[in-house]
Order: sequence, then structure tokens, then C-alpha cells
Amino acid sequence: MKFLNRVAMAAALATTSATAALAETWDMPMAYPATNFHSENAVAFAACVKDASGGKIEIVTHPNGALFSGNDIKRAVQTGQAPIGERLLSAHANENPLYGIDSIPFLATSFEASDKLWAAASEKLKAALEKDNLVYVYAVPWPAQGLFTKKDVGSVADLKGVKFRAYNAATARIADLAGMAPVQIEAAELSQALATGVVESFISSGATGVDSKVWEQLTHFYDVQAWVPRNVVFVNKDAWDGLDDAGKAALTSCGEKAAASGLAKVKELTGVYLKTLADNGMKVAPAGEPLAGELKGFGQTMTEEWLAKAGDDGKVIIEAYRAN
Ligand code: PCA
Repeated sequence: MKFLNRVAMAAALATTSATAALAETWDMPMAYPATNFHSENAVAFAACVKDASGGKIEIVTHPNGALFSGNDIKRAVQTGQAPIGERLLSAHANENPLYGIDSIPFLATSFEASDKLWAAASEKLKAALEKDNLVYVYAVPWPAQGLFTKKDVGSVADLKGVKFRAYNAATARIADLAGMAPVQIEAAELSQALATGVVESFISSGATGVDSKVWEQLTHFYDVQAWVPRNVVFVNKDAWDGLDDAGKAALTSCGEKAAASGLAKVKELTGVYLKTLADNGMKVAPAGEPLAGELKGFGQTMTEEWLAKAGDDGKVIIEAYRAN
């Protein structure tokens, strides 16, 4: 009897450790604060994956650049330091111009146009990511980008010499074109950079304006609607290849759901963010002339520059987008 009990216990233990060996915990670095809609959407995605994989894949989200700072997330996932992560893809346009497809000023400025552009680009983007040892899971757009300042800006001339926070090559290029001094700063450090005067203006969305409580230093938001950048969630390719079919299917189907729910959320919240900026005393308005026209001129220049850099792949994407 005693012996049998022991056998039963050993068998039970073996089952437990077999299950434990099958269950994987995946740390997921993300750059934006826990209360940001992308981060909340990723928490829902993680719950979906846990459920869909029967508890075998447990994703633990680490928002606000706490595990890896925004700029390090892509490399961390490529090299397997983290199995999955979320990153503003256009921040890596210097590695591959295709990653900057969503940040070309005035190419796709509405959610609808942005979806079309993303659809036109997605096959080539997935291939580019795969070359970087990454498997694409889902992407969610930010609200359209506008200009935050601490003074009235009627024309680009008013921006000359302003210390400007850049988050990717496109925003740095706009700074160059406008004679501003670009400083690359992650959103997680933006409040502090504004408070200490390291930067005094930037282009981003109402979402990031609210996240960073920018009304404490800034006064104006020009709702320029210049482009609609995306955060992309990707998995390390070796980690992906190590999953069984059910695990891959769980990530894929939950990724599709997360793309849809993230898009619905950002559509719902875009106006709310602008209202929050205004409620906190900021002047929220469209850009007047000549500023609006001058920025569109930058868009023209930057579209040409991007096409020259992105070669045939870029041309094919833009043509497919414009044909739709
Ligand atoms: N917020 C992010 C990227 C785009 C946006 O709206 C940021 O400012 O870092």
C-alpha cells in the first residue's frame, strides 16, 4: 500500500513537472506607460494568448521601458533576450527604410488611409522583420500626429532654433527642414525632458500628450494630422519556431483580435485625448497658413527622399497604396 502510494505520488509529480516544462512564461518589453491604450491592449492580448494556448504561453507585459528602453526593445527580441516585444516600428527606419513607411508626412493621414497603406506594405514588412529574426504578430496605430509647442506658431519660421524632441528619422528630418535642433527622446523620458527644458516642442499624438501631461509645460497643440505611425508586436523567430502549431495559432488569432480591438480603441480615444488637452488649458486647433502648407511641402520632399531610399520595394508599396 505504501509502495503504491509512492508510485502514485511520483506519477503525480511527473505529470506536474511535465506540464510545468510545457508552460512558457514570456516577458514582453514595451516602451509606453501601463495606462496607455497600446499597453492595455497588450495586456488583453496576453490574457487571450494564455486562454487560447490552454495556459501554455503566459505573456508578462513590462510597460514604460522598464525591462528594455524603447530603443533597445527590437534588438532585445531579435537576439532572444526577450521572446516578444512591442515597438514603434518607424523608430528603426534607419535600419530599413520600409520600417518608416507609416511616418511619411501626409502620405496616409486618416485611419482608413493608414490601413490601406499598411495592407499594401504588410507582406514586405513581414519579410523585412523575418530577416531581422522577428515574426510579426500585430500592429496598432497611434492617433494622427500633430505639433506641440509653447507659443503661437504661424509658420515654420517661428520654429527656427526650437529644441525639438524626435522619436524617429522622420521627426528628426522635419527638425532639420525647419531649422530646429532635434533631440532623440523616448516617450518615457518626455515629461522630464520638457520639465528640464531639454526640449520645448515635438510632434506626436494627443495620446502621448496626455500620457506625459504636457500641459504642465506646453500651451499649443496644432492638430496637423501629418501621419499615423504604428506600434508593432513581434516575436523572436527562434522562440516562434519552438512553439507547436497550437501555440502559433494562439498567437496568430489573438494578434488578429488585438489589431482589431486596438484600432477600435484608438478611434474611440482620439477625440478624448484632444479634449483632455483642451480641458487642461491647451489651445487645440488646426494649423493655419502658411504653417500647414509649409509642412505639406516637407511631406513632398520627404516622400521623394523615402522613395529614393526604399528602392523598388518602396515604389511597389506606394503604387499599390495609391491604386486602391
Ligand atoms: N506617440 C509615440 C509615437 C507616436 C505617438 O503618438 C511617441 O511619441 O513616442
